[in-house]
Amino acid sequence: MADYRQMWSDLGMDLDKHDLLCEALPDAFQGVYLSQENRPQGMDFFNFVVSEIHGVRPAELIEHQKAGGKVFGTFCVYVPDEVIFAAGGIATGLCGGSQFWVSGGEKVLPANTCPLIKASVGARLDKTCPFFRIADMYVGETTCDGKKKAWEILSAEVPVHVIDVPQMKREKDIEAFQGEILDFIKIVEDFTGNKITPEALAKSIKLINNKRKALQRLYAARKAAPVPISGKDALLVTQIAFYDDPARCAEMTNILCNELEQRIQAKEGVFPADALRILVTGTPLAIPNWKLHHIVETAGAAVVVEESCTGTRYFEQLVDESGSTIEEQVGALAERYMKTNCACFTPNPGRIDDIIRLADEYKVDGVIDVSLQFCNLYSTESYLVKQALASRDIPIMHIETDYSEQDYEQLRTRVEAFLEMLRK
Ligand code: BJ8
Repeated sequence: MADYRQMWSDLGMDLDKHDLLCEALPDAFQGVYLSQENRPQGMDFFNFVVSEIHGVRPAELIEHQKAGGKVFGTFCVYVPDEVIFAAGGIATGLCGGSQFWVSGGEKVLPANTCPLIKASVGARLDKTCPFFRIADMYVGETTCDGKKKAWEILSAEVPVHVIDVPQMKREKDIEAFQGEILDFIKIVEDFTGNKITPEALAKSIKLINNKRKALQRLYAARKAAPVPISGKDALLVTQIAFYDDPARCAEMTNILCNELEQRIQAKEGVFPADALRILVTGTPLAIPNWKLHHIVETAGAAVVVEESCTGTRYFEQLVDESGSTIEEQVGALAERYMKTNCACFTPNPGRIDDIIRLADEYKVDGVIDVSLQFCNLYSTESYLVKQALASRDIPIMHIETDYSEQDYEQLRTRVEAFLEMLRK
């Protein structure tokens, strides 16, 4: 990595602690990613992003700030990035996916909080992540109890705006969400000093849709057998999509897809054509959480699709681009965002329908339903998911895990037993 120490120091980071993180990442990435065979060349860009993960993009964000722009840190796929870009701001995902940050979060949060929240809070409080230092405002949401309280703690450090995501999807809830988006527009306009015009919003709707379309194309390629890209690599692309520049991300993903489509023509894959195909569903796998995919794929099965926020929930739905007034565009945004099926909604049959549909579309042999430890929403919903899949004879296993390596061997044993059962 190039030398970014001055930049990190200027951001008020704890350099000694941050060095420990920087030392660990290359080995982890080598072991999980670079050791894979026959990777698409189009992954080179994404490898580069990881190798410079706390350098290149943070430097771009700082340049944006020097030019008078604002940076907004987000934690959930219900936050409409379109609004932020329409005001000349930049949205960047902030979900923490490393065990490295968990202990920092545990200093202020109960131990029985999900690791994603603990890592996100720890990354900020321990001063070991430049993205958390750079963001001028955090945008939270009311999706789960742990997050709701975390925003209150974080608001002592950074301005926080919380979007009230409804808990149900009735007509009046969708209308309420439109109101939330209108409020958010006002907040973003005031914070950036830029008025959001229908023209600017139309442009940013297209920008974010184009990123979604590129990710849709990537996932479509994964329907092929043999599958032309590993689940680990596809997951990495989605993880990076949360904080990379959206236009560049779309461009690099489309370049990767050109190569994958050539591979499909040539029947070239990274697993044998008859390898087991796995759908992973559940809580998000924020970067650098690659544990489950690594276990599955080193056991010889391919993860071919993720029904999660680091998967199809992030990009499957597009925003209708035909609106020409703010009211029409906000209506289209609310419609689109309310089609996302997170377990924070009750009832949430759409997620189960999605899993069943995806299992069919991607011709999967089995489903792994993963919940981050202490995520009551997804752990509880797993009962309904299991029932629904069992009634359709789709094999499923439920896993609850965290970011640590402590359960690694136990998980590996369970996954191998599940794959063995699928092979019979
Ligand atoms: S839309 S999945 S990104 S809320 S895992 S913090 S729910 S206790 S991340 Fe999520 Fe938005 Fe839903 Fe997606 Fe809470 Fe559960 Fe932790 Fe979670």
